Parts: sequence; structure tokens; C-alpha cells
Amino acid sequence: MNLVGFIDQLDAHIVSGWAADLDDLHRTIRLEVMRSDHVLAQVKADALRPDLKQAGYGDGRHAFSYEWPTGLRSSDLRDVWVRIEGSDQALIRNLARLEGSVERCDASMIRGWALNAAEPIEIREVDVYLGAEKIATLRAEVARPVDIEGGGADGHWFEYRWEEPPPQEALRHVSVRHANTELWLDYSPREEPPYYRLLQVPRCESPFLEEIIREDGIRPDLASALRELGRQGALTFRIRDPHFPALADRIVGDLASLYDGAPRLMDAWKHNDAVAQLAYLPEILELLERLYGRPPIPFQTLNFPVGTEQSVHTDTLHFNSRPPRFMCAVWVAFERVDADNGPLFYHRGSHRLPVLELDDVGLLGTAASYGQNYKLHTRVIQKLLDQGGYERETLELERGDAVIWAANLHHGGTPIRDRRRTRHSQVTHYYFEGVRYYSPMESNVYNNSLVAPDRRDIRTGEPIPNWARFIR
Ligand SMILES: O=C(O)CCC(=O)C(=O)O
Ligand SMILES: [Fe+2]
Repeated sequence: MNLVGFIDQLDAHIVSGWAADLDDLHRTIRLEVMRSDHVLAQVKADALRPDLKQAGYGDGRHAFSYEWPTGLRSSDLRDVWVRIEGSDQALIRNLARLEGSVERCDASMIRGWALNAAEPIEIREVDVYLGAEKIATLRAEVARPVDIEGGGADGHWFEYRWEEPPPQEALRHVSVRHANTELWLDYSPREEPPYYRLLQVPRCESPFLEEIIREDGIRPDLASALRELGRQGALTFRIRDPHFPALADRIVGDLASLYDGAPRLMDAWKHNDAVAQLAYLPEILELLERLYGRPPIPFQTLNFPVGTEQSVHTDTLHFNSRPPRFMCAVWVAFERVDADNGPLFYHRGSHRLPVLELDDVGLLGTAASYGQNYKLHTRVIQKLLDQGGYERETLELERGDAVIWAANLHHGGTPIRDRRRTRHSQVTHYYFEGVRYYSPMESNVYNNSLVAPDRRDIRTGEPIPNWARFIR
């Protein structure tokens, strides 16, 4: 869901406005008119507004209005808000000019200011997050702290003091938004963040990796894993979890009768617990968080009984994000993979090539052109690789070996030489917290259409929040 819309009018007689889901403009949004915590009315945003149609919001049927049956005192109006039914996501006032900034975030406190510049007497609330968890809601209503000169607005400051000092690492996962909106506050502390934290790329892919390793005091073994993944685009490791052998056997056994001749089974995690457990094995999640600098979210699985013989491709064409490249695959061997049963191949360092989405190669995504688009895209990336410099590597692995590959790594499956051989394996795809994810095969960034199917967190089955936050 990618909400747009506003409250255009709110007075003693009426509340009205519009709301639409940019990801699905045919959808009708159901809203609740609220006073503080009480639902006053339920309304549908489905009335026609020609200006919305003209502006490209589908058929323009996205307006709502609600007249107070008995009128409303103006003193009550400040407690009125409108939210998406059953959620805490609110529409903001069209007049609102919400501003704010986090000015300090360290081991003693988080401090900043927030206001509605269109109505400066209004007191705004902010939600403070640590990663995906909301840790506080604060009123931005205190005077400017004495030690801050200039900047910010007097009387609109908030302050959060930690009960216990958080680990240094956690401070980078703090973010603050205007309460109940998707408007995140800028982060402009008095001390500017260093340049290597401004760049919103996975830690392992940062061109400033050496600075990060030095400044964060990263341990040598993690540092060499980061360098390896950063340079090659792939990293192999051994799964140590004592439950792995039993899980692998269960997966192979449980799925055996389900392939029915198909070369792969998509999203078996939905009905098979062992597949799901492998996707969120703690050691995999921990490693990915260290390598990417954000917590991973497993969202898709593929199980293979035999080699895929898939031609060279990049997973960024299927799953990308803003900021980009916050997606990766972890491929796990359930049995030995050698030259005969179709090992994976990849091109060393090819993840550093530009991410090419459909529009980059002059194509637009529609269901009808899927196969043709895929073919043309493949032809371009194949030619880029042919220009050389990206040595082809084949991954021969033992049971229990795993490989992480970067979102834009150019890879595939080699031909099977011995058709009697199986190649039981599972790949899990991960997004990372606080990114806007989408499927480039169905999207068009120039048209502001980032389309993502319903993506669920394999750990919970819940939809994965789809908005971006900066992490510094
Ligand atoms: O397992 C293979 O041979 C390739 C799998 C792959 O490329 C993928 O799942 O994205
Ligand atoms: Fe792939």
C-alpha cells in the first residue's frame, strides 16, 4: 500500500478530502473519521473527483466527505483526524506543511523539533523508532534547548532520554516520523554525519567500506567477509546450526511428491515449516544484518530438486528497492554440487555493473510482454559481460554450504551433465528493513509506478511495511 491523499476541508460542518493507493489505483480506500481514539464514522473514498482523474489517479473515484450530523464545536476540531480503517496511518491536512528535524541522537538522548508551518500553534506528535519497533510517541511542545542556537522552532521541540544507554550500533537505526504519517524527519544533527554514512547502500557494497570497518571497529573476520562480498558479489559460508541436517532431510522428503516434474517450487514456506525455518535460521539472519547494516526480512523461497540451467540474469530485475540493492539471496546446498549436477555460476564483481531495469533498456513492463522483455534484457547484460573483466566462477559446494549473492550479481545455473543426478537446494530471498521494495518487471520508475505484490515476512506471515527510512 502506497497511500496518497489529503484532508482538504475540516470545519464545524464537514470533513472531506481524498485518498488512493498508488500501488493499486483501482482499490477503494476505506477510512475512519476519528476524534482522539474514537471512531466517529466510517467512510469510503470512492466519490468521483474529475481533477484527480485528470491528474492521473485512475478513474478519479477517490474522494470522501462526511458531514457532522450535529455540527462540531471548533474546540473539538483539533482532535479530529482521518485514518485508514483499522490502522494508525493518517491522512494529513492539505494545508499542513509538516517540517522537522532530528538534531541530536546519541547515547544520552534523541532530540529534535517538529511543527506544522501552516499552523504554528498546532502541537505535533512524533513517533520514535528503533529499527521497526516504535519506542515512543512524544509531543513536540517544549522550548528550544538552551544549548542550541538558531535552527528549529521555539516551543516545538521533543526530547527522548534513554533508560539505559543503547549500543552505539543501535543509534544508526533510530528514525522519527510525524506521528501516524509516513513523513520522516530529516536528520541534521549539529555534528554532521560523516560522508560514508550518508551513502544509502548496503554496508558490504559501500565504496567507503574501509572507512566503515575502521571507524566502527569491525572485527577482522567480519571485515574480510564484507570485503569478499563487496568485491566479488558472492560469499560462501558453512551452516553451523545443529538442526540443519534434520531440516534439510525434512525439506527434501516433504517436497519430493510436490514437484510433479516442475524444476522448482516457489514459496513452499507457506505450507512447509522446515522451509520457513531454514529461511529464518538465526545464524543466517545475523550474518546478513552484519553484512548489510540493516535487519533482513525473508520474503520468498524457491526449492529445487535438480539444477535450473537458468541463463545469466540479475535478481534486481525481479526484486529491487529504494534505496537500491537492499535485497539478497541465500542459496543452500542440501547435497554435494559439482560440475555434473548443474552448479551455480556467477561473474565475479558483476554486481558493480549498473542496475538495469526495464526502462534502462527501453522497455515498459506489462504482463503480456514479460517473456520478450526478459529476453531483451538478458541480451543486453550478456553483451555487457562479454566486454570482459568479470571472470566466470562456478560454485562447487558440499551439503551444508551456503552462498549469499548480491542483488545485482550476474548469475545462473550451468548445464546438467549427468541427468540422473539431483541437486536438492533452497534459495531464500531477503529484503532489508526500512526500504521501499518493488518488482522492476512490473514497474516504471519514470511513471512513478513502483509495483510490488503482497510481500509477507516469512517469520510472521504479516505484510512487510513498504516505505523507506534513511539509516546513518
Ligand atoms: O539455483 C540456480 O541454479 C539458480 C537460482 C537463481 O538464480 C535464483 O533463484 O535466482
Ligand atoms: Fe537468480
